[in-house]
Amino acid sequence: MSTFLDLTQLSAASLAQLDQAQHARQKAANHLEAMAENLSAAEMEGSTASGQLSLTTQVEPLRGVAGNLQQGIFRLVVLGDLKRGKSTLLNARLGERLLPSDVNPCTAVLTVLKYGLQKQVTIHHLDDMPPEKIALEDFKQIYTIGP
Ligand SMILES: Nc1nc2c(ncn2[C@@H]2O[C@H](COP(=O)(O)OP(=O)(O)OP(=O)(O)O)[C@@H](O)[C@H]2O)c(=O)[nH]1
Ligand SMILES: [Mg+2]
Repeated sequence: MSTFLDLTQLSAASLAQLDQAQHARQKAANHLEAMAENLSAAEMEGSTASGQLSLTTQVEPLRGVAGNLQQGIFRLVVLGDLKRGKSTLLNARLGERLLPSDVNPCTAVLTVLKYGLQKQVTIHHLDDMPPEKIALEDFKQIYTIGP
């Protein structure tokens, strides 16, 4: 999967958009950090005044998400009605037909795409079964809705 951007191939307009996106990510990360700070401060104040609200469990996750955003790690969610071209759009962005796409309802499961050294699919089951690694071609065959 080719996931690294070749910056020399991008137009000035695309580079400006990347710059804007990075700026927006930084701003969002700063807001999340500020929320974490506010929660910590409020809990400390509450412990000697009105009582704590048990929000300390939210502080670390907020800091974690802020840190990920700063490093450019985030989830981009692609949602849409059946057969709106979600898989086709993602394949086009990846430059490869990784996800099955069809005229019939096709993608049967929530799918998370992320960079890896090998093309591999991990199936996470809703029950207690451990995650299962399968080949991409098997994934397309088993987890696609038939016509
Ligand atoms: N004309 C046209 N057809 C498109 C476009 N994008 C996707 N298609 C076609 O629309 C059909 C559905 O595309 P998919 O990418 O499978 O749609 P999807 O939203 O992932 O579908 P599900 O996962 O089944 O919900 C396929 O036959 C695609 O070739 C587009 O921009 N224009
Ligand atoms: Mg799909």
